[in-house]
Amino acid sequence: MNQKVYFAGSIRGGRVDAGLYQRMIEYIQRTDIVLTEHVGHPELNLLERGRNKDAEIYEQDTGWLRESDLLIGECTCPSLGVGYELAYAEKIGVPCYLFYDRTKTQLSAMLTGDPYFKIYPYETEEEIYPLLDTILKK
Ligand code: 6K6
Repeated sequence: MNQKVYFAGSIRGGRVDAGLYQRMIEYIQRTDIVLTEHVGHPELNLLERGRNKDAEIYEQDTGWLRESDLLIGECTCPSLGVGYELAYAEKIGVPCYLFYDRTKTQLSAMLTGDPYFKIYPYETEEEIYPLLDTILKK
């Protein structure tokens, strides 16, 4: 209840799963606080807007990571930014719970090979929500 959750999902890596991110975020928000709600927004400006603007994004997101109680990542769509966030979260000790659709992708060995990450392969979206209940201790 009221844990601060950093939800990580692809933005410039591709928005094919944006709807799923939004549904997962809305589910988490029934009981907890999602700091990165924008990751699920259907209309995002994906364009690079210069290093200064991106530096603001970086500072804001790393600040949110530092104040998070846990990170939940949907990793089916590969994203350099999500990979960076996962390494950052591990370095500062934020617990990380990662989901991916195993019928669509294989996760990087740099994630599956790292015992720090709790990894949840799934085949249908319906499997995700009871797992979220367990992670969030509902
Ligand atoms: C404005 C409104 C919504 O998005 C923006 C601008 N872009 C970003 N804003 C906030 N966080 C971002 C933005 N772009 C990437 N991120 C972070 O990196 C998110 O927390 C995602 O988990 C991750 C996605 O990285 P890429 O490499 O797929 O973009």
